[in-house]
This record gives sequence, structure tokens and C-alpha cells, in this order.
Amino acid sequence: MDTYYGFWSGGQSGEVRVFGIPSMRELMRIPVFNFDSATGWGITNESKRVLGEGGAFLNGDTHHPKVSYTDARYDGRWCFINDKANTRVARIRLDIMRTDKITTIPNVQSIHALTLQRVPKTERVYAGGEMIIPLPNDGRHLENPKEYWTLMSALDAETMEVVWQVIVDGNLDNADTDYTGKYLAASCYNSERGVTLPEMMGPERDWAVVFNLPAIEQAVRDGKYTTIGDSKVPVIDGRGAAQGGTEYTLYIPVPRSPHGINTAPPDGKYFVASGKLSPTCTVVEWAKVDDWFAGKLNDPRDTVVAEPEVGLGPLHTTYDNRGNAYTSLFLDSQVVKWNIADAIRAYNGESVNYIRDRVDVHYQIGHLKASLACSRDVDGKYLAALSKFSKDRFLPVGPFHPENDQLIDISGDKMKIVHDGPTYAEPHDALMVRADQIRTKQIYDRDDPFFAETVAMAKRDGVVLERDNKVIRDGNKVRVYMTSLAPNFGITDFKVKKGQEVTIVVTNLDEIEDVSHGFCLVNHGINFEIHPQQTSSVTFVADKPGVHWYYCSWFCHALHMEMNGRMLVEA
Ligand code: RUQ
Ligand code: CUA
Repeated sequence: MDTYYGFWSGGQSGEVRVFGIPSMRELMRIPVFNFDSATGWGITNESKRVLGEGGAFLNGDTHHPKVSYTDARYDGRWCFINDKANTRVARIRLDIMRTDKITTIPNVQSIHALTLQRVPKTERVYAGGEMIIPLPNDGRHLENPKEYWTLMSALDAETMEVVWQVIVDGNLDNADTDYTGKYLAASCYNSERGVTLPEMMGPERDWAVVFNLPAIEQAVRDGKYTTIGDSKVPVIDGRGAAQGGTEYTLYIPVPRSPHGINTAPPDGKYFVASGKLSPTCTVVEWAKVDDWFAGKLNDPRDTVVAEPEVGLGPLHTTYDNRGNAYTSLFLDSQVVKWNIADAIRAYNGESVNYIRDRVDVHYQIGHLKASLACSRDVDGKYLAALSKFSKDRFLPVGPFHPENDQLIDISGDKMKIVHDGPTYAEPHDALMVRADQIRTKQIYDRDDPFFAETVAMAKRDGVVLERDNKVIRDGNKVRVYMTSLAPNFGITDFKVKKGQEVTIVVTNLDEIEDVSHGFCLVNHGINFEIHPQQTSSVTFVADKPGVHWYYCSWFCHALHMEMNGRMLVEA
């Protein structure tokens, strides 16, 4: 038994994976934006309701899984995840480890940054739009990039509705919040808003942009906003980098193309912007951000308290509980450990070496994350290093190599690599949560909202799902309600006419943990999961006359192979 759950993004696979740490074993895959043959994600009515209109897409690109907080500690309720590919944000219920809400974000293209309110609890989810586009993007300003912009969005964690957006200068990259609920900071590159690589790399400095959340929420309440195109979402103008910002935003100049933004636990006094194209990290003190918005500072750079030189290609920074930061160095293929207090002393002119240790990782590391490092419970035990290239570390598997996720023991003075784990396309970020902070259901509650709409449909048909095996005929529609109890489906044959719309609803009566069934209808592209006490359904048109077998696809019993039935379609 592992001591941590790891939540790993699946990158362009569109899913989220659950790992056990420190074993680094993959425990489960949670389909989110992707189509999944095993679970029927994208096939069942229940998953299609979650996927909504975006379900037309079969792909997603997940980067930053974030688990919800109460007072900056993981509360085990939800995991949120962005979709860079199709501009969405999803919420996963951690009690059943299934996605239950997906929202497409208006007025922006590509959600990259994703972070959560920590204090007093996660009521807001923040999602940064990355690519700049005309507003609205309806064919105007095609050739005029000076009129392209992007926005930071806030969602209500409970309803997953977008509650406001703020227009910014530059492209938003990564983001993190403070430990008071007042601020959100995002790295912001392409400050000249170019559309080609040389243009984007032009300026010497870009920004960390800080959002003054109470001021933004107040402006929305006061109706001081506009809207864009058909969207009803309140939009606030946060542009004004040249003046250091607005009452809603502060633009802190940092060396060009900053990438990661990470607040230091356990008290959240500082955040670090990792330089990417600069060999430095920039440390900002949140209390000085207070001073700026109170009008006590003249220069946004006065919020900076350190700018240590850490190595080449710093991408992300994570932390232990002993005042040390760990930064991933993409070009150096290293994790560098440095001390925050010493970096501040060095910035103030003292001669002190703030670098504590370096370890080679294999190879070209992107994200990294230490155990509980985004929460008050940070414990300084393990660090996951998500390396982009594995090169020679594993048996060759063709031209495409797996990525390599390494586990590093950071409990001592010296970092020690303790595990190599190949991963498939492509974890960007990972999170470790203490095992006791997640409590899953092993059997569905019959009143689970995940299939409540299907239960309501059965009720309208006068069907008791937990008992009945019935076929309801309603004009050209046929609804087949059946139970499953190892090794039997409650209905072993039913008859429909060619062209009828058929809905099959299966309720798994098994109450024993781990006795899951699957329902697969041969030659119809239909397969889905039905776990203990779950109801799942699918709707399709019976367009092929003849006999079509269905069978249980999840091994459940010695007579699993015999758990089947026939759909008879009359010509
Ligand atoms: S961010 S390493 Cu989404 Cu760095 Cu990928
Ligand atoms: Cu039921 Cu296999």
C-alpha cells in the first residue's frame, strides 16, 4: 500500500492518471476529454451528458491537475484539469474517480494555466487562456495581431460556470494563488503580442501578472464590466502593463518568457516565477503585492525579493518543508535545490551560496512536484520529476520513446533518484496527496447524481431499476431496462425493428466490491462499464437486421463468458 495518491495529467491523451507513490505504479486512468473504449467514456449517455457539445471532439490535452482545498489542505473532493487542445476545464469527482463536469471557456483559445483558490476553500477555479485572438473572434482583425488578446477566467467550483474574465497584456502561461484568497499570479509571455517566434522572443522582459481578486469580484458585483460577442460572461479590462497595471492587475517585469508560477508552502509567503529563457528564478513576496495595491510602492519590481541564478532552462519550482525550493532545469537536465532565505540574502548583497544540491535527471525535465508541495501539509519527502525524453533508459519501442517519470527522495541533504517509470503521452504535471486525504466509494450509492437523469427516465417509464427487467416501447423508441448480477443479464433477448432508436439501461445489482460488469454489443461500437450498484445506459439506432449478441466485457465470474444475450432486429 502506497502512502500517497499521485494525480498525473495524461497530456495529449486527454486523460488523468492515478498513481501510487512511492511505488510509482499506475493504479487507474480517468477518462476526461478523450474517448475511452474500456469504460465507454464518450459512448454512454451518462458520459455524453458530462462531455456536452465538446464531446464532438475525441481529443484533449491535459496539463495541470489540481485537487480542491479547504484551508489550503487537500479535502479530497475534486480534481480539476485543463484542456489546452479544445479550451475546456473539467472537474473529476474523487469519490468515484470520474469526470462530472466539463465547461468550454468562451472568448479565449487554449486553456493552459489552471489553479485553485486555497483559502478559505476552493470556491473558484482559475483558468488562463494562452493564445491571443481577436475579441470576438468572428472573422474581424484577422490580419491585425495588435487587436489579439487573451483573458484569465474564473469558474465557480460548484457550478463550473465561468463567473468573470479579465483581459490581459501578453499570453498567459502558468498560474498559482496565494494562501489568503486575495491573489492569483500568472506568468505572462509575449509581452509585445507577436505572432511569430522571433516576435515573441523580442522583448528582454515579460511579466508575472497578479490579479487582485477582491477588487475584481467587487467590480463584477457593481456591474462595472462589459461582455464580448454572444457570451454573457462579465469581462473586466486588466490591460495596462506599461503603467504597472490597473486596480485589478499588477504587471511585475521578470526576465523574458517566464514559465512556472508556484507559491511556496506552508505559509505561502512567496511565489517563484521560473525563467525558462533566463537562468534565473524571480521570487516575489505576496505582502509586497499588498503594498503595491495599497499605493505604497512606486515600481512593480519592488515586490521582487530575490532573483537567484539556478541553471539553464528553469521551468517549474516546487518545495519542501525546510525552506528549500527545487527547480526543474530543462536544458541542464537537472533538478536544482536552492534555499529561499539564502537567495533573498544574496539579492540584498550578502555573499552567500543559496544552491544546496543538483541531481541529473533523464532527460530534459519539464514539470516537477514534491509531495504535498501545493498545500500547508508539505512534507519534503518525495519529488516527481517528469522528464520529456527517456532516450536510452528503456528497451526501444520504435521511433517514439516513452517519457520518463523519475521519483526522487528529497528527505535528506542529497537528492536521490529512487525510481524510473516510463509513461505514455505525456504527463505535464503531477500532484501527490496523502492517501488518507482521499476517500473513495467502493460501491455506488443508488442516488448518485452521475446517473440521476437515467434513474429519472426509468421512473417516468414506471420501471424500478433495482428489480425490473422490462422493454418499454414508445413509438419508434425502445427502452430496454435490464439488471446484471454475476453471471447473468436480466434480459437475455429482446426484439426491435430495423430503424428504431434503442436505449439500453443496465443496472448492476452486485453489491460485492470489485464485481464490475461490462456491456458490449457486438458490431455496434458499444461497450461500457457498470460497477457495483451503478446504472449505465447507451442510445443508438438499430440499423442492421439480424441477430446481434451482447456480452459482459469485464471478467466477473467463472461463467463470465456465458454472461450474454441477443438483440434480435426485424428487417
Ligand atoms: S506546463 S512541462 Cu503545461 Cu510546464 Cu508542460
Ligand atoms: Cu459480468 Cu463478466
